[in-house]
Amino acid sequence: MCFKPNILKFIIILFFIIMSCKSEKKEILAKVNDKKPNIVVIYLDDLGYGDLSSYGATELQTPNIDALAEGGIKFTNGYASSATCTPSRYAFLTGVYPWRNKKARILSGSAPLIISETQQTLPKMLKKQGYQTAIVGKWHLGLGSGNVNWNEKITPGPNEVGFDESYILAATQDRVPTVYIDNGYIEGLDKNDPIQVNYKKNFEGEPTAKSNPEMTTMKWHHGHNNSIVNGIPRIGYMKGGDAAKWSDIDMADHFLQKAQNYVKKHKENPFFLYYAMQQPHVPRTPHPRFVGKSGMGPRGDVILEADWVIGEFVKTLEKEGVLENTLIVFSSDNGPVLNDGYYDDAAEKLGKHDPKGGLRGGKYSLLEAGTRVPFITYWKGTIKPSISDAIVCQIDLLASLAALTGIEESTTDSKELMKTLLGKTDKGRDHLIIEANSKTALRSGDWLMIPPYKGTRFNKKVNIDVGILPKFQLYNLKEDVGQKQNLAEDKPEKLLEMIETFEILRGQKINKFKDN
Ligand code: NG6
Ligand code: CA
Repeated sequence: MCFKPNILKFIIILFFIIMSCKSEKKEILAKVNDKKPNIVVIYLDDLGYGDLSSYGATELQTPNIDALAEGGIKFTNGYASSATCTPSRYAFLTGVYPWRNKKARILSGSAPLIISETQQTLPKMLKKQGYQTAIVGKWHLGLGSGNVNWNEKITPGPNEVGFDESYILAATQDRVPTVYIDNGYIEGLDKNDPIQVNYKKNFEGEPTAKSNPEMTTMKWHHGHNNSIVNGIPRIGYMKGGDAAKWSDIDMADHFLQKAQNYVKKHKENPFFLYYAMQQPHVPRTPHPRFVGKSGMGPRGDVILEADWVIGEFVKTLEKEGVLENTLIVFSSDNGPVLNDGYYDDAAEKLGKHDPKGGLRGGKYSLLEAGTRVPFITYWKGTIKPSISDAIVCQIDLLASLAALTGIEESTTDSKELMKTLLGKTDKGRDHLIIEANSKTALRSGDWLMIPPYKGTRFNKKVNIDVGILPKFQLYNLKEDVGQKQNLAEDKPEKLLEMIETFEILRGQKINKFKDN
């Protein structure tokens, strides 16, 4: 066989490029091969980009989360995959974009599991790498396969998609069933008082917020007028299970204790803990210790409560001697909302606080405040403190943590960005598709493009601009992070380039979108 000299040169260069990539990969893994680090993902619910003092809040102080941001990497372009919970969590745990799964939408409390038992997941991948895996907190990815009997083992659920242990609330704090589920079984259930859940109709004779408003201590604004538990009207109907009902004001302490106990019990070998906290989602029910502490009403109070909880949890890691061998990732499932269905003074007492941190939109929105969220990586002694503007997304944790623990995961949507997450490079993603209410947009470099969509631009109930217009939107986020100026008409070439990239990534022509 004989090669022309320039072909030979090309092959030699290629060989060296491949070899240097391989040795870079080894470098990430070097430390890890000594001892696999524990991995803890602390995931808040509806916390906004501007809700932390480390992200610019001046009216609220969050010293414990700030300590992670200041001692780790504070990402300024960190994204959730979606502007609502279920799709974001789906992407985070599977590494698959939520718009590839039609079921990845806000689920009711009785919806079936939307992750297939045969699908790859982050905890499954880590289990294969020798990790013990657990979730404590909010699930909201469905349970069972339809018609769950809540009085028996509830399966499939987190334990069937990769978690060795699970201690969860099924959906959200505002949805029934309002009970904790411990490895598939409702905790504290009295067999003589079986529990029933229905999302279509009420159980005969059971009070609801509509029939018995005098029984409610928190008033509903929109939705949230079905069964009443602990004086709080919820979404969905529930009967029985009295002894098993959770205490809303104790929820933060309760999950904290579970998370602390998990660390104490599993610290000898590597563990992955997904700590899915419920704050500051509605109903906001701070423990009396925090009531009134923020001066902003319950929304501010539960943020302070969450910050305290995180401080206690980090102390536990330290006391148990594992802090320096634990990578902590902190983020939120979607952006902020003030009134999400209850009268709780969130808007009225907001004062100068801006949960959006200068971004536009909010929860449910394709505009930045919907998906750009606080995103922090912290690893005492390993990560050098810095601020990174790299584009990173929670969906990337699957491929990245695979690399950290020594394997290469072949994924389409999840990008391997471990060096970025460890602060070894400032280079993040080139492109990212974000989602809100099944509609998608493209972030690419400094630019964001939202295709034309039919639908209501402004969600009056929650008072949020959801970012939908019947024409193209194009924003330069570097110069205009508040998305005030739509440049779609002024920058036709950029728009065209964005459309092309979007269509390639979505695998669909823009005019074929059914919502168009
Ligand atoms: C909405 C609820 C809202 C919240 C949201 C889910 C109404 C009117 N609104 O349907 O209160 O529960 O679902 O939030 O019912 S998420 O953060 O879990 O996506
Ligand atoms: Ca949420």
